[in-house]
Amino acid sequence: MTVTTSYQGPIAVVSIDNPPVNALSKQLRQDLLDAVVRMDADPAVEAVVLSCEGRTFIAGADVKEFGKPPEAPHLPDVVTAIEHAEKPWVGAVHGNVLGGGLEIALGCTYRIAAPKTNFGLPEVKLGIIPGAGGTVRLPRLIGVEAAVDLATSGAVIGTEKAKAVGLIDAVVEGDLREGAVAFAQSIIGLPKPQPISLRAAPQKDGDFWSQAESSVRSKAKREVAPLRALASVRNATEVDFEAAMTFERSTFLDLRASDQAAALRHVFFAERAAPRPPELQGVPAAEILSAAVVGGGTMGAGIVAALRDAGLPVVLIERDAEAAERGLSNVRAIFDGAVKRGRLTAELAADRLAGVQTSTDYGALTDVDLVIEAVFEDLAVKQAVFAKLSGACRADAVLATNTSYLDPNQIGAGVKVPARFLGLHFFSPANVMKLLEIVPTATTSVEAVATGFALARLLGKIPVWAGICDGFIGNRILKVTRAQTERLLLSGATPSAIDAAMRQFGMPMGPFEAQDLGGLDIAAFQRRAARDRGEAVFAPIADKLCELGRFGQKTSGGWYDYAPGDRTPRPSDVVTKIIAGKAGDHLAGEWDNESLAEAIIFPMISEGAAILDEKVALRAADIDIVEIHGYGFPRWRGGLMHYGESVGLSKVVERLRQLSSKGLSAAPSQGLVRAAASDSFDG
Ligand code: 3H9
Repeated sequence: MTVTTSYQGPIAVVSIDNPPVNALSKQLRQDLLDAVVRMDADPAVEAVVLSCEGRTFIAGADVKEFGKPPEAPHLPDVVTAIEHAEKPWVGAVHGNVLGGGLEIALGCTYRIAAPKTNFGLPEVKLGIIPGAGGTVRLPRLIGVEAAVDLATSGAVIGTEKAKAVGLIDAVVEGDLREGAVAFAQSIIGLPKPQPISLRAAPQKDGDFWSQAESSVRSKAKREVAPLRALASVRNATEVDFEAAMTFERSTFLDLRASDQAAALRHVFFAERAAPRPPELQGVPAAEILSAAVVGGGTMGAGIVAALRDAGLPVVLIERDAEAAERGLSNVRAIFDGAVKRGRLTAELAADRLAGVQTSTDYGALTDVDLVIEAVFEDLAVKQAVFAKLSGACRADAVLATNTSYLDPNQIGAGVKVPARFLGLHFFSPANVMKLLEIVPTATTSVEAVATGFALARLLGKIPVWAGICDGFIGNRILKVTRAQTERLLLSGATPSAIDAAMRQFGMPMGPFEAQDLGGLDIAAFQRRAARDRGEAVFAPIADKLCELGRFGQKTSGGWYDYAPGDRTPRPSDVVTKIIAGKAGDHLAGEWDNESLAEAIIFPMISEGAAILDEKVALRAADIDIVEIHGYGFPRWRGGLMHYGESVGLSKVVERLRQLSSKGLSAAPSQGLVRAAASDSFDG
């Protein structure tokens, strides 16, 4: 049973207990329907309070059921039953009142909320629209503008805003259930107000709808659900209630079966699985109450800001006073930027900065719980830092390197307590990007790994377990992307055609635009280091551009030309000539958006499969998370590996074989060929 009932005089309290988030499973829908029938049949009951056990009200439909055919009782019928019950129902809501949870609340006669409750219709984030009257009842209750905002963005509003727009009737500061019972007592004997479904829908003119459409379209890009949610709200203002419900339900069922919904559901569960690898189940993490960062460059300053945002006091170590001052001003610039963008008040920014202590003396680290090294990418320099840290820090302090491509086994080779050393690979800007690759060495203890994962939670980041190889998960795949795009340039594609194809695929930026924005010098430095280590790196055109000092936007030229003060990429004759010179006779290929996207993405999938095969990633879904949160891979495609599975792994293999036979890509990896036999990365 997911529902129990208790009584306080003439008030029945129907209480839901379906952990972890009281999702509307088939069982809960049935139990709620039964409760409505029981309450109506009980002459002693004058009013009903509906409340939830645990940390939240109903957080929505049970997403786990979405992969299967819908089963009765259906949610719209449950909401209608509550709405048309003979007795008034008072929804006592707290925590998250989302999706189907909000729809249930809209079926109630009154809504009473605890402070700090979140309300929203996040369905669009799962590639669907509300399916139990959300887009039909909400505009009738809170007006069209507010309903459009909630239904098309998936954003949440808090208790205050909910009260202001008329979504809730009262706020209870003390005990919610007691407050709701008192409220229910106060309405006994009053006529039951008209249900929302019987209210007239507010009207809007054509101008309103066309503006709303262009605004939703520009934000949604290629996600289909937001526009369908808008259409459903609009329809709800133009036809009667029953017809609007039918339209909403059929849109919901249509989208529920769509590829985008399957992809977004996959990401929903992948994001919740990545931070909790089974390998760490039951492993305790060390408590991190203070931290230090060595190196105050772009990356180090971003890490300091992230640690301060999470409330940790931070020591920033630099090699001399001047560098320490520069590091601190890098951190200050980050907080100033946040104030300018309205994300932080000036007082909070000052407080964050005040929590950073700079020092040139490793003696300042005797009592910190965690140190993250973010100095120059040079093995000897990093090893020297860890030698000093080993001498200065407590034996139980966790020491981490933020290297992006050096081998953490070598960096930490000389540390005093190897079990407490690991890689923590942040993505730039480190205070913004959600991804954190957690990279254990051969000697890292599981407790230290668990501490890395706990740190990620503290910083609001999504951690992914990554093994050691050149570039870990993300940058190893990026290396393949870069080499592949250069290969395509030598076979007839242009930088602008490749960028356009990747944007069309759903990336926020093309690979060449992105390099011009970030600067070509960092990758050039990494290529030099890799070649020094004896590795082959294919980048004939990027090498030439760097030789010419074309490092991107900052030098007014890279893969494109830029007019001074203008970030618009313009195709460059210099680059065209370089490509023609290197390509020789090969400039004959014919490409369109689709074939270019395949020729870039499929080798990435193949590399992902090799990464899985080598156990550098624990699960294919972790690679999806890395690509989405580190590199902007479209969420609605489900991430790199999910996308591969949705295309069909055999098709990916076949296409790669065709490309490689013409010298246009590497052959498919063994891991990919093996996975293609079952058409799945999960065996
Ligand atoms: C909908 O309602 C459609 C209707 O309009 C129409 C129907 C006809 N289902 O996120 P957490 C699990 S669509 C199943 O780590 P938090 C989650 O997997 C739905 N399971 O906690 C995890 O499990 P595990 C609209 C769910 O405190 C555990 O709960 N609603 C669901 O950080 C804890 O989750 C949404 O989209 C679910 N709906 O955040 C809301 N939700 O421990 C989705 C969670 O085994 N949920 N789980 O890994 C959320 O946004 C967050 O979970 C929430 C709590 C904010 C509620």
